[in-house]
Amino acid sequence: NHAYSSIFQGTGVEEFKKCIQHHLMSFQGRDPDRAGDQDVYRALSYALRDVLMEKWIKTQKTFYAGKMKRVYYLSLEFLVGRSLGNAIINMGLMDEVTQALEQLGYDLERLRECEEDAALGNGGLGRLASCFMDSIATMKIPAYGYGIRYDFGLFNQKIVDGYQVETPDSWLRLGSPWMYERTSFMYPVQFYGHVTATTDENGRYRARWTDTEIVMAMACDMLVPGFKNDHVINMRLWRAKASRELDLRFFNAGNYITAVENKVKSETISKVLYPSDDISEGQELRLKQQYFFVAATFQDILRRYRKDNDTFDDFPNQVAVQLNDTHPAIAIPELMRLLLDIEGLGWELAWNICVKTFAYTNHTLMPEALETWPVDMLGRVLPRHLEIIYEINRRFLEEVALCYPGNLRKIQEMSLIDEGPVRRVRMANLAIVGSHSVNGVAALHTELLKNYLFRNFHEMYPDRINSKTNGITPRRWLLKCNQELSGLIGDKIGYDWVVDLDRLRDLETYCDDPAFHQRWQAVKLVNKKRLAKIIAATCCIEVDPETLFDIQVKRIHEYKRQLLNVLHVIHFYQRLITRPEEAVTPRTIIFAGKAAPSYVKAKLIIKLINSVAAVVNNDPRVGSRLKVAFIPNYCVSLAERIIPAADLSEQISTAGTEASGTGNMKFALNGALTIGTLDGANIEIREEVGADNIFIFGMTAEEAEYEKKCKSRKPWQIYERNPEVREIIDAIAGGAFSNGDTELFRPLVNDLLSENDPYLLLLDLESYLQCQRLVGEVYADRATWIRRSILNVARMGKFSSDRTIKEYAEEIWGLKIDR
Ligand code: DL6
Repeated sequence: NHAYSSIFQGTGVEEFKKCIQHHLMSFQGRDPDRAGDQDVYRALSYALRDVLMEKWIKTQKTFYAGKMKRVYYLSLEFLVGRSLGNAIINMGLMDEVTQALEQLGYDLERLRECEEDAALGNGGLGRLASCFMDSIATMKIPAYGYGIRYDFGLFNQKIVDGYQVETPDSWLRLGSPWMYERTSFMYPVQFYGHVTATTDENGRYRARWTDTEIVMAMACDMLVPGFKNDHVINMRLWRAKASRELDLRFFNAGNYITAVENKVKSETISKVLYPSDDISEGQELRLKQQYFFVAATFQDILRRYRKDNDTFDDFPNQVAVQLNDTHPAIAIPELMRLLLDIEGLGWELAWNICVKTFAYTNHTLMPEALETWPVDMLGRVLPRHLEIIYEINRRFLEEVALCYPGNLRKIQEMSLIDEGPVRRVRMANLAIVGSHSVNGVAALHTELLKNYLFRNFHEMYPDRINSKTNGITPRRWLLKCNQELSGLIGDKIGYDWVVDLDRLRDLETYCDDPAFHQRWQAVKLVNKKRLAKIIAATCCIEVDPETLFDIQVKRIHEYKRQLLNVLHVIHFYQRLITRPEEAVTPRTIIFAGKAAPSYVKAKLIIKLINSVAAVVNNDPRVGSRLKVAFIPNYCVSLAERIIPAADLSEQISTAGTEASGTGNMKFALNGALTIGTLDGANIEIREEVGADNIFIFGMTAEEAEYEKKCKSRKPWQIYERNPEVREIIDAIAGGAFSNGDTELFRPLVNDLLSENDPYLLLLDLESYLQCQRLVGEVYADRATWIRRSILNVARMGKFSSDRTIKEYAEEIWGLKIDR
């Protein structure tokens, strides 16, 4: 393979062309003269993968040679998106690839469109994991991602008659050139069965887990290149494979087909990603997914560890495991099981190793998102793990009782077992007790964890909970997705910011330079025109790129308050109709996002957005002063088109509900101004960009908490007092957007007027409408707007995931980072 590697070291476009042709013919059996875009996309990807593979092997060797401590990032989700463009950029091969393709008669942009997104995640948590992989590779950290290679990623969303309709995402239909099946790494994973007690030669208790069902886990690797540094790491995603043995009960009874059928069924474990991001659904298959990937991962970790070590004494110095939420928290009893039952260590030693090895990241403030498993189910699927959890709990509660003698409430609240009518294992409690670090993903989020959700634990372990504010990779979220803006920035200050985002500060020099303003504005317009074409193609709506592009894209969720945005849309519309003489800043208001298929309210919000859009867009009195679009099937590759085109970024969750947000960072990095609440990382964005350069409205988290408890302001009073609010609500309730049907949106109207609305929409509405008015005025003063836009970009350094990863590495994983 040396021929290929020399080609990719930049020896010539000619050689590179040969390589693509070679892949076309040898691996795909295509005549290069007759190949289509899809064939060439594949040949190009395979050609790049060859090089990645070689560099990955070299990278692995440096890990072994340096006897480096390894970091394992365990995540049930990786929202990768597309790989081709990212690989070309990070490998520094843009010129070679573009030229070679041009000479062969192909266009890189078109080839990129051939790639299916790898949507192995739901939203924020999964995309964060992918940004982390990019930063880890770029910072040369000896780490691996571990997860599941789902056959079906996050569902595709269609909009039919205004409603969300889900269709399966068969992203591997044609195979993915970026997945590399490693048939030599196959591990058995056990389920069900029984535990029997035995004693070992020293008379110590030893459990034996027998009569289990076995599913094989096969490794599939996705390689992740660092930015122009020859460092390549891998995400190892497990795929379920039937074990070879047939179920003898059926086989011996002559029921061969049933025996085979059961084997095949075991492969369903890695079939499909669960599509809810913020509710725990508690199904057995989900628990099996979690244990499946954890058990396979730990066999891989121990295999690697044993190459250099004979005992487990040094394990926590050689291995750090980061749990991305509680989804992989079953790893804690699993490592205990391996150390106790297989390696024969005593409890104290094993537990010590566990706590020093594990660290847990929490991503949510929603109590309903905290995972719990029915004790009965967990005991049936993983009987030995339940025993171990009970023993962890027994010892832990002894500690609690010592700390708080006679305090039964503490024992009940902190127990790993919820003793409700259905007894359940609380996975967050398990993760906290079994980890040396528990982190929130923004400063406010961490404070709320300490003071509310995990208060008891914080009191008992005051050093355990810490904050690691999220970040995004500047490679994908500026350099790749916004080539025009990157080019302009590069022209002025060079490209050091790509690996050192603080360097963007140098842009501040130009924030009042009229010539620079002009170019800045021209770049934005190019991006808006491109998005306008996508909107025309996907929604059949003509939008004017000269209008203010006001964008909210994210999962549809009540707490994220897309409904509040809709209330402003309706208000804006009503103003245009009732006071046509008033000067307004014309707007295009854009939404995108998926609702969990079982989330009825969220789906009704999608229907409302589309219904309002239908009325507004077809009202000739409005013209291009207001257009509303819901772009279907939000995904990473679409985000890369949408975000660079935004003027205004909507980050309007109820204060105290959004753990961090990362979309807020992506928009600001691409020059959008934020309208937002003091929630999640918005607070830190305000600190960085300055209060003058962001539009903040609404209650603080503390005020929101107070209102939820004391209800000092009532939604219906606001409705009665404020005619503008009344007009908005009456329009929805009266059927203005449902052809006179007053029932369709009644559930939403009822929520809005209810004293018990947990998301407090009406309590923030007046402040939001006022703030939106200010947005319109500032936008009309273009120089001020552009100045603020430049300052936003210049001050986003903190939000690079390189900074976040450096903090994890130094403060949690015990690594030393030079940069
Ligand atoms: O930490 C990444 C991301 C945060 O930015 C969002 O604020 C948060 O909602 C999201 N959480 C999830 C699902 N959480 N759970 N469990 O995606 O994490």
